[in-house]
Amino acid sequence: MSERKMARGLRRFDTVLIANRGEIAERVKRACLAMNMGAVAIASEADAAEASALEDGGPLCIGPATASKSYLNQAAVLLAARASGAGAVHPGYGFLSENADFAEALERAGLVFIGPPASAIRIMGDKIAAKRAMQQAGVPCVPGPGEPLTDDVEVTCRVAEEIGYPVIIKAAGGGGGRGMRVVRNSAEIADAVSITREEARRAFGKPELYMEKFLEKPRHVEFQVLCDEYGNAVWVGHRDCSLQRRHQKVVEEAPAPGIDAALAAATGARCAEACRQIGYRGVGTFEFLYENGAFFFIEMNTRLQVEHPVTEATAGVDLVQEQLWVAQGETIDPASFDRPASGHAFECRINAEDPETFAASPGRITLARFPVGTGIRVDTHVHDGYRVPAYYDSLIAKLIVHAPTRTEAILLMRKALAETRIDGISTNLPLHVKIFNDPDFVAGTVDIHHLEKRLKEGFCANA
Ligand code: MV4
Repeated sequence: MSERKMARGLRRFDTVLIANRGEIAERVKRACLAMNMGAVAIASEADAAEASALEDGGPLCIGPATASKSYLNQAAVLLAARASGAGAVHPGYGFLSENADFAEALERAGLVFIGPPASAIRIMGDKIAAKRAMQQAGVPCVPGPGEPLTDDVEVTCRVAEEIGYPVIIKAAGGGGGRGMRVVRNSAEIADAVSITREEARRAFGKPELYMEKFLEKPRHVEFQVLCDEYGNAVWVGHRDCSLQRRHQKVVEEAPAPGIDAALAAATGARCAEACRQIGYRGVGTFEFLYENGAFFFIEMNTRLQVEHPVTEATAGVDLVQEQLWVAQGETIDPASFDRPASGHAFECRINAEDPETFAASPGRITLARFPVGTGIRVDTHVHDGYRVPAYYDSLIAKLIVHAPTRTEAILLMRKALAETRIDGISTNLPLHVKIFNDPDFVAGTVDIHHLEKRLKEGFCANA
């Protein structure tokens, strides 16, 4: 990359409070230290017990193990930021990362939220508003109106007829697979609307629903964007995240295989233009369904994502450092991102869970061995003797490989998996070994239902 032009050369902050835990807290800390910034960690009581053995001083304890009383407690995180003297807060992913009120509260307290403006978080948090914004910006969307459904069943049936069955009813406050219902004929409409509306009211406090054409066998392909606050916006590659179980991604790769380069370039350019139109800043992800050679926007994520390393590997960018640069008020030079992806990358999410039943498997890791070598990256916070708490998600490590071609990356991942050893708890390592030996996965053609189909067939039985 060319020399970064220091537009301002001023630092808005010297120290970052990392409002998260686990591997992503380590990842953000590494970026801060690489850029000569201070990093302050926070921890719940469950995590602090682990950290204090390793770090002098250790993290600021912000509350009990229960996330709602610690990592989700805005007042506690804000207090920690103030007490630590940090000038900015990096939310990681999950927890407060897509909370517009939190972003606003930080700004009011004179702190920098390392993420997009609260207004952008708010638009994307409302899936109907997000879709309308994307339609206006020329981003291709799934067929269906960018407007809420009414309770008039006749009108709703007409909307469905226009789209053509099957359709899907989604909650505006949903996302990530929550609050959706497929409808295959007009007889099912009335119940589907009323049930989904009640679920939406209860789960999201927001009863608005919308309708889309239901795509039967799409792939999940997403585009990474990066923006500064002066209207420079670029897309930095796409990823395939089709391999998932119950809306939890298991393996991701970049670039998404078999996508026409001209179509990807046109779609990415639309994403970047949409960012300019809504005044976006920082990193973001446009989620698409990809079916029969076409892209259909579904949602935008306004945070750094778990799977960001596969894009870092193939685009040659450090997305967390870019987040920190633009939060400092630096500019992005679009020309320096205008190059093709290099090689192919995969990420395996290693979870502390039973490989067959998927039940969480917290407890003491007696031994943790990870592979090293060219093209291998491991993002983790665990080590020999680390106790996986039962309170949070089960992600304990991300194994990322990067090689010149997809075939070589598959070979490298098989070797890296074979060299990974985690004793003391159960992990999904056996599942990953199966996946990287699955002919359909190796062929690069699997849709969003593939893994669950394989699991039903007994893919991982006595793994
Ligand atoms: C869809 C769809 C088919 N058609 N929308 C699930 C998560 C949420 N982000 C959107 N989701 C879907 N929306 C239309 N119009 C299928 C899914 C879907 C899915 C999407 C991405 C990855 C995995 C998935 C698993 C089941 C359903």
